[in-house]
Amino acid sequence: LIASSTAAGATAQTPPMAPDIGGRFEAPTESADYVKRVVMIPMRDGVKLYTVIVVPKSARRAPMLLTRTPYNAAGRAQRNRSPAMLATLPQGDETFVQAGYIRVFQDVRGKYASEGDYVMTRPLRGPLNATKTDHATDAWDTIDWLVKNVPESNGKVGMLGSSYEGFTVLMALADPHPALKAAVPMSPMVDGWRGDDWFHNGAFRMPSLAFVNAQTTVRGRGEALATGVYDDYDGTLRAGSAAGYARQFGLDKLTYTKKLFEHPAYDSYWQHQALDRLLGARKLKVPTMTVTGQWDQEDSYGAFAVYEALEPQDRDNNLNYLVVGPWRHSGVNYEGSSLGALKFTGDTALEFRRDVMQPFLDEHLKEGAPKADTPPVLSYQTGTNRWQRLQRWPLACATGCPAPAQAVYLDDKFKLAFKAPAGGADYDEYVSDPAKPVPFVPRPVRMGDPDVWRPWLVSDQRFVTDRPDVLTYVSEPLRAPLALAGAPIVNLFASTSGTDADWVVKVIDVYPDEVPSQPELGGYQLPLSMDIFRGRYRNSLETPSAITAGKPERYRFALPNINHVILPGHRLMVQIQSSWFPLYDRNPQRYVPNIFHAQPADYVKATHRVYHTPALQSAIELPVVPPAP
Ligand code: PG9
Repeated sequence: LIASSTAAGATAQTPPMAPDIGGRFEAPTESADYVKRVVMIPMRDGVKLYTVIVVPKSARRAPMLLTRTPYNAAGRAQRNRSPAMLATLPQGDETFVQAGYIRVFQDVRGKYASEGDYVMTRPLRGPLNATKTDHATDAWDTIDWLVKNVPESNGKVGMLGSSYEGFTVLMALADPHPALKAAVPMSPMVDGWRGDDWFHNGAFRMPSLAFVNAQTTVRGRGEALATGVYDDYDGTLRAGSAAGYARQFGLDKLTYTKKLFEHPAYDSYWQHQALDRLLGARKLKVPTMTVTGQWDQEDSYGAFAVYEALEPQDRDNNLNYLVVGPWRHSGVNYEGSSLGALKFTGDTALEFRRDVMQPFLDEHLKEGAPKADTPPVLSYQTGTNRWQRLQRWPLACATGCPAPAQAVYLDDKFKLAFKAPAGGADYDEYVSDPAKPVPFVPRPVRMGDPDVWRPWLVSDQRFVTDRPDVLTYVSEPLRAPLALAGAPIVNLFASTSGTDADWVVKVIDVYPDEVPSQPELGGYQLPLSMDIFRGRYRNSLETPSAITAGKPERYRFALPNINHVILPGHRLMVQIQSSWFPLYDRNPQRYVPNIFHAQPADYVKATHRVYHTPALQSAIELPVVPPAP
């Protein structure tokens, strides 16, 4: 029992039955080097947004960095419970803490402790949003409040964040507050249909459904799906179509699932949300450093698309910057010395944050800071493993780049050659069976396991190379380095005995049989760039059409950007297959109006042929650049 003194000096005892959980408890904060303020910031329509402001106790005329998140502002502002701001904020924020910044996290409207309705990746005011608010106005109103109400600040605000948080950074650029002086969108979600979270070239990404569940069943974080299976390959296959899978968990009742299922094609719903288009049509006023990873397994499209859309406005090379590291999705904010089996020269993510991003932010946000020596493009070249300071991106492409693209042709006997095919067999074929789709990682497939998901884009492809439904073309060992800097373009001539088909194409660096310094890389098949294309969109992304059975047709699409050198002794490989399961929903291979609702009888085996004749030259146009000395 704890004794306490009364005014008269007698000792009063705490009654044994005094409730042990009482009123509000607050731990003393004197020893902390920061103060945390929680405020509800009013938006122009009266909705209040929950905002955590972390201020170093030493702050005087300090800049502010704002992240607007659907992932719990309170949690984002508390990596650890600690009296030290460095330990309290996320790993990626350490350089900001060391530089004395004020850090602000805010729940977007409708999520966690913010008021208002939640709309997934809420579209900008316009054809899809007739209200008076969006992420641009919410960012504007928040920044306006911050500069007037945080006395320790110098009135300058930067915004940064990754993925969804990168999307909210880009949204703020649509109509930026004058106090917004710098923006760092990282791995941003830009176009959910072309190549970011929901679809890639029309093929639907099944994990989207679990995300919609977590994101929209409650204001906070929804429960994980109770799948009842260890191997998601089995569970997803059994459910049939994506709609069948959604129905199993009640997800078909969720509004955003309905929106997804109602818009399988690249219609106005997606086009009006494509942030590269929207921002490209507005004036860029804020210095913007767009950051991404070469192996971004969630948003491989957006960063490059935004950079490209904004670049025509940046004649003086002082507004629009691009950074590409050897990272996974959002990897820039964590430890960056390796990815899967790949090892780099030190913590590349920290190097970038400390040596490039911090000086860039300081230049624009801190009073009296020197001009940063920021290159227009900073890119880590893998293979050689070194940072490159570049004037532009890409360095090679079909037209308008310093170097022209160079085609590598699929050839007879599964060869890959830099000259067009001259003879031999006209095509190679395989049976694509939707009942036995090709897995995207070795089974058992654990979709929720971060150790599987995060590095999967660099996983050794040998686990599928010998499957009869995967075509593998390979070059001779290279005698000179082959440097690639840009987006490979697939130019595939193929047919199906069905009336619809998916085409997965992979560009792979095959390591020599022996790699003495890292033996487990002997013979490794490292994917450099790979993606999927849903055949029905070959003539129009907006209006799908059935494929004529047996007729060779052209499938042309871009793969994700790479900056990599395939070293001498390595071989170049291209793989082609027609499913990537259960990451992507299966194409039934019989044309149906909406694949989401395909019925069991629609899923049919089909024979797929890939042509390599003088008239039908299947090739990958590679962004080949002269290797740097
Ligand atoms: N890639 C995630 C996401 C962004 C936007 C919409 C849906 C998902 C993310 O990591 O935030």
